[in-house]
Amino acid sequence: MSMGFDKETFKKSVLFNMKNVFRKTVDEATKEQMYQAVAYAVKDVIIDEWIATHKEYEKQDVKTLYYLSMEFLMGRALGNSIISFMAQPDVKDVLEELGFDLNAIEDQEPDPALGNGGLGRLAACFLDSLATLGYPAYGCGIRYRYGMFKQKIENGYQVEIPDDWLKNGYPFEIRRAEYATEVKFGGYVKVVRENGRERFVQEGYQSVLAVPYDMPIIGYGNNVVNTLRIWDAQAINTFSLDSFDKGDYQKAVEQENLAKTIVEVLYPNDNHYAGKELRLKQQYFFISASVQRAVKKYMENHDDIHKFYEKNVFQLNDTHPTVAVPELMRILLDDYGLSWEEAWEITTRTCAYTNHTIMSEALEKWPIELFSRLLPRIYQIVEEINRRFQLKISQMYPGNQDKVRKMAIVYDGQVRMANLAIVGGFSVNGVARLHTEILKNQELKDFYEMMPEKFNNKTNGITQRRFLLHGNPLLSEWVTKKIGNDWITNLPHIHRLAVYADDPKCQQEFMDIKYQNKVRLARYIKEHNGIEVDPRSIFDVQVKRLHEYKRQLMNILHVMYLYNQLKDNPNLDMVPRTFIFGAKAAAGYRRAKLTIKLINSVAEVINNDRSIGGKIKVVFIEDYKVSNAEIIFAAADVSEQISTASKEASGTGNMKFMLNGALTLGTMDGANVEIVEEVGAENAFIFGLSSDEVIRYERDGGYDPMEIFNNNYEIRRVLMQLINGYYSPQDPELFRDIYNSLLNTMSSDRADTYFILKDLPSYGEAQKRIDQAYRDESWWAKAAILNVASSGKFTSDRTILEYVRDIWHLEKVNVEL
Ligand code: 26M
Repeated sequence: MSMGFDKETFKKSVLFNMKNVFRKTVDEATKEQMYQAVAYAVKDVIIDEWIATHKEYEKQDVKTLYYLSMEFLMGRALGNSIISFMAQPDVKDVLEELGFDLNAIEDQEPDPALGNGGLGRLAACFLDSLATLGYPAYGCGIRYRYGMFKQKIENGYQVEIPDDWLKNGYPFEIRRAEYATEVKFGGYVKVVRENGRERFVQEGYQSVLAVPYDMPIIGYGNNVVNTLRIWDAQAINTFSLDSFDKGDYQKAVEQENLAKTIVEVLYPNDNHYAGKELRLKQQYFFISASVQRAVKKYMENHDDIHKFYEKNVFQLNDTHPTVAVPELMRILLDDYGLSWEEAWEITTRTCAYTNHTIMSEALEKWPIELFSRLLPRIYQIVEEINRRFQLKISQMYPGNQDKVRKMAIVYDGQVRMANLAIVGGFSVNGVARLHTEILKNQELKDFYEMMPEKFNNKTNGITQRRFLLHGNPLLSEWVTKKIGNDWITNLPHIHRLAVYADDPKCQQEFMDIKYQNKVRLARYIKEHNGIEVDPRSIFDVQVKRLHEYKRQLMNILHVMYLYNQLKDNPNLDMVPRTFIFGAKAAAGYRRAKLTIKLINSVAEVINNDRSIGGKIKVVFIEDYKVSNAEIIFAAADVSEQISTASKEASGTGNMKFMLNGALTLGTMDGANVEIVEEVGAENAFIFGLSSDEVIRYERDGGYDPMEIFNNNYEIRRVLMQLINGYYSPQDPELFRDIYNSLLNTMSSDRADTYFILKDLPSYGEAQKRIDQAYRDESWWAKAAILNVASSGKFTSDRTILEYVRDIWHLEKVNVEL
């Protein structure tokens, strides 16, 4: 149907690439080689569209979005690409003719994981939607040598294994040496006078060469192929043998090392700032390269730098890329000789900032000493931005030092990146309605009062192409059979499914598909964990990064409670339940890692207790990542979205579950609020404190968990099991830290900072409602279908259209072949 795809040509291309790359015929090839040959054949299919897309952009002189992000959690490209040029059945046939299974071939691809979690995966969904909607956009990031670590579970503990995703080469990327750019670190700034004007030059610096690699981002069925550009670092000068200067030699070695270390590894932190110098180097490295390149590209086809913002917009994915503000200023001031006012006008009309968290430990604040040593010229510019901004505060709020203290960019020996991002751009957005309201009314209140026009909300979304069409082929087909395939590019149309929600035959079909997907996940679990699970049990799933505010601990405490009930009464009337967890903990996050150990210890005891008749199973899925996520969402009955209200900015897993017909068990947090609004509270299980209540408690210094401990026998029993060796007989003290975190005020934190014990009773009641509800299969099927039917709002296509309308102002482009 689309895009110059021809079955026979494709087959020839696979054979040709097999010969050319591996010197083999197909029947000698391994699966891995077959994957590579197919991937190269896919590249052959899209390469002309890729070229044509960029020709068209140039011809129409379009405005371009640069989505600046430290993370792009892309997931596998092969299957998604084949779907995008709508040739999946044909490719499947071709591979079968050659004696291979498409799924098995897709499984050979390393899962590119240049991101941690929500923020990185959002960037990937956005790129998919931008290409599918035909908007000119680049993703700009870092080509980490090692992505997110692979997780192994050994003796119940997380072990991190390096993710050597490039070891066999990555067939989809193209090195673009012609766009290599120098990036400078350190040294000092010299002022030179030049015809009466001051010029600033950086001297005595070290530098690296940034070399871009491009990956294609294929729009769905529209011939558009955009680009994800990720930067690699190379040493700039090789040793010059005739140089006997000891200083030069030393510097050459240092620069060689700098290049190697800078892109070595993705920091595996999620919602936590650690203040590492290398992290700031990474930030400036990819930003300087991206911004330099954007300006150069613009000046190749335009002569007036003053109008830069008319053709370019930079979206900052959290504060991580915020040095884009002073970097653009530097280029305009130092390289183009503009005045401060001119440069500031251009910069603030180009940059826009997205906030993804209100967790205070995630706020980036760099010590001046470090910042100015690494980026001396950038620091000067930041100081001047700060000086002028403080002046503005004083004019608006004369004599109000409090306002200066709260909003200053440089203060208390630190550079505050969020404040810089807010001041240096024209837009500030949160990622769900509730989150944006909390930003406006609490976290960023002073900024909102000073510049309300900048603030706006953009509720997150996800791509249905990956998370339904690719991840859940059975449900996709069913939906298409019922309502046509419009939903693939227009998700709100999926609401037409609602009329089938009451139809018993449709309910049965839906439940059959869910069952088959559960069988698929059960097989995965058996293969990867060696655990036998019953696909007729309720699949109750919590998959996301491990963090205290996400409260995996509350989930497992409830499992412990249920197990106690079952031990008291083996005949307890309950629907069998499989509790499924998947989560990576930041490598240095002790308590998170201990929580993984707790989950696995509980699993060990419960899964091996024959006396409970298999009514509960607990599974921790090793190495949760995009590729197994697709399988997990498709198989879920219950979606656990149980963060402490006000803490989860949006969540996006919640949307992926909903799209696949799982019912939400959640707090009124992040985008859960909007999910419930769409599907109706009667088709979800809502519990717990509201964000207002949490915020009120926090203001009043918390609550007293001891009161719950003393008055609630069941909770007390569960907590005692944390410290009496019930789940760790060989080391009864193992979980003491978790016990303490719930009951004891620790150095800086309140006891039970995340209101786990406070919400536990209401969580337990919601779980009981689920047990009751699941017994009525027809009710459950109806609610599940209504969840799918109501998921239309949560497509990233809608999110992107809103960004375009309110912030980016891009023009759609048609690409004809
Ligand atoms: C910071 C400093 C050093 C190293 C790493 C970081 C860092 C990395 C990732 C900090 C935060 C990071 O990600 C935060 C994140 O993923 N936030 C999530 O963003 C999603 C998309 O908007 C939301 O849906 C989630 O609610 C939010 O937690």
